[in-house]
Amino acid sequence: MNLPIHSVDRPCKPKDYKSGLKPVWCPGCGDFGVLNAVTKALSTLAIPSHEVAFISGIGCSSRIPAYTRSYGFHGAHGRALPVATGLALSRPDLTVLAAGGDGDGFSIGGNHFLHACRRDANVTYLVMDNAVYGMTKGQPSPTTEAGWDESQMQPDGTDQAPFQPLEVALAAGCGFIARAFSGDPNGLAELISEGIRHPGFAFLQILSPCPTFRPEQMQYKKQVHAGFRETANRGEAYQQLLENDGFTTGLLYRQDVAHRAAPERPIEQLQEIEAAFQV
Ligand SMILES: Cc1ncc(C[n+]2csc(CCOP(=O)(O)OP(=O)(O)O)c2C)c(N)n1
Ligand code: SF4
Repeated sequence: MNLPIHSVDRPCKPKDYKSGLKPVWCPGCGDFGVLNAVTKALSTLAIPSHEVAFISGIGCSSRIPAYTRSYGFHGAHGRALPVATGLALSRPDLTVLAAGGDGDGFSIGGNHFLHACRRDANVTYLVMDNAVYGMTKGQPSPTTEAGWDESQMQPDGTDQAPFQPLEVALAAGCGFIARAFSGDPNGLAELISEGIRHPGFAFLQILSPCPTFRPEQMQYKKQVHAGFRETANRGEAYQQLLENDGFTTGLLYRQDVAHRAAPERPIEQLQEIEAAFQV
């Protein structure tokens, strides 16, 4: 679809960053709140939509680029991060966002998640964590609690401890780690803005209810609470993770920005490299 490009001179409102396509998400799906927060963050930072590229894998949550007025790529299941990393490295002039679900990011895409944390390309990665496979109709995902027994696939539960995304990100060398809630689009928009400003890989775990397959998640509003204290000390961050209850939100860990700033490679230099590989 050819969309008119925003004038850089005109301030854009959050609604200007919506594509106009009607989301096919179920009523009450948490992903609506994430879409609102993303568009608010882009508007706050006044990034022209033609300078934004939104990359995703497969899943209900991975549909979000289609609803955002920006360049987008809806790729293969679990493969958002390699595409986003390559794009961020070759086009440092773009704001690169990547998004998907907990299945997409931590199961089939788990290997890419680990290496994106340590490669530290300038990508803001939003994982809409509903602790279930929504699109394929309710199987347990890596973040599902061991005893959840509503799935026909594992009627007695998985009997496995859930994956801990923030702890894994910290161990893998991620320089920006936060947890947010889709039911708080303003707080989430602020964290997304901070993630975009961070000059490296920024990871946000977003608790995003799936009312269809996990109706009990509609109680998240009562369970989430602000609580992380931002730190640049990994030990302190880890201690906070050991003490948190899985519903603590906020910016947990941010490495010193000056320390992270990656040297920018001018586009002309990339063109020279491309030319050298021409056959
Ligand atoms: C290679 C591959 N394996 C499996 C699938 C089937 N599949 C599609 S979406 C999905 C899981 C989606 O769950 P999640 O990433 O948690 O996102 P949600 O739908 O909950 O937002 C799976 C397993 C696929 N499309 N491609
Ligand atoms: S199945 Fe769940 S995750 Fe998918 S659109 Fe419906 S509520 Fe959202």
